[in-house]
Amino acid sequence: MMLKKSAFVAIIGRPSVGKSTLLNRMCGEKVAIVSAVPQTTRNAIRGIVNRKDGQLVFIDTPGRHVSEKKFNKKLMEVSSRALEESDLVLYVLDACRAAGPEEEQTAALLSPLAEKTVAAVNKMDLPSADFNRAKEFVCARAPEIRKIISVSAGTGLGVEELIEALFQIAPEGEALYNEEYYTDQETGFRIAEIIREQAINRLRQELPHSLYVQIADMEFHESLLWVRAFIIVERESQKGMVVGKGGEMIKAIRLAALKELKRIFDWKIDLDLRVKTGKDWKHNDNTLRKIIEKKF
Ligand SMILES: Nc1nc2c(ncn2[C@@H]2O[C@H](COP(=O)(O)OP(=O)(O)OP(=O)(O)O)[C@@H](O)[C@H]2O)c(=O)[nH]1
Ligand SMILES: [Mg+2]
Repeated sequence: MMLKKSAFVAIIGRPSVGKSTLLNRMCGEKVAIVSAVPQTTRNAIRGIVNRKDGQLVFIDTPGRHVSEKKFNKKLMEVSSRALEESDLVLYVLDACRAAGPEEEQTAALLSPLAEKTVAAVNKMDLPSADFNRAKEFVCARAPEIRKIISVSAGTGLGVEELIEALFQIAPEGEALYNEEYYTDQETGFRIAEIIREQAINRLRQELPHSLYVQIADMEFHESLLWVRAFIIVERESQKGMVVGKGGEMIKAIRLAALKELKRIFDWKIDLDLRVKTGKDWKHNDNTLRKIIEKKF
């Protein structure tokens, strides 16, 4: 009898390479939110994949980005901690972008871990994708890497091959989670994230980076979940943009979030959504601890 395998796998890469999209594709469910805006992911988000070989627990992380800003430093701590806690690494690159200084830094960070790393060159569905360019880069910077696979998180191309390659190097072990689960996130966190996703996708300029979502209250009444949530912005002047003319923007965010939540949860959800200012929340240690360092 073949022994089952199990491993924690940290998903690491630059912002916007498609780490969260890939996680969702591998899990077959929406585990992490996705947007075209870099630095969408702010937490270590676990997604569970079960196959006949065993179980892989992926940890999605904030994209590696170099900046001295306090907020960004916290995000990089999340990514580094996930790396420390993992057995294996999934290094994600964007096939459409040539490697710049940020990619060099990511590769340098992962190079010592190459023997437990598989690289995925993502977005191969796009016409400008260049697999060989990415492959040559990875081979030069991390020659010990176990495998480099061309994938599209968008279409699913190469994704099963990627999972197989990770199982090949995974240690033997018992499943870490019950096979019915595909994530271990709390309900409130997932709801907050879906609201944030729908807000990010509708707002412009610096607003996506300036907001977070707080669940103020949650109550179950039979099969109905009642939720009161706040979109919290950094400055008073930003509130109006989130509310929109005649409340149109907040209404659109609320409806889009409800539609998305309906796909995820079985219960009916009633959402009371408001906007509030959390002055300079990005510089407040307590707030940052609450929204970034919390483990899910
Ligand atoms: N065409 C195409 N687009 C993709 C693919 N994977 C991701 N995207 C798009 O790339 C953008 C970024 O995707 P995310 O999954 O949020 O990227 P991420 O690496 O998690 O980004 P951060 O969380 O900000 O680090 C989104 O607009 C996705 O729809 C892919 O395989 N093909
Ligand atoms: Mg992400």
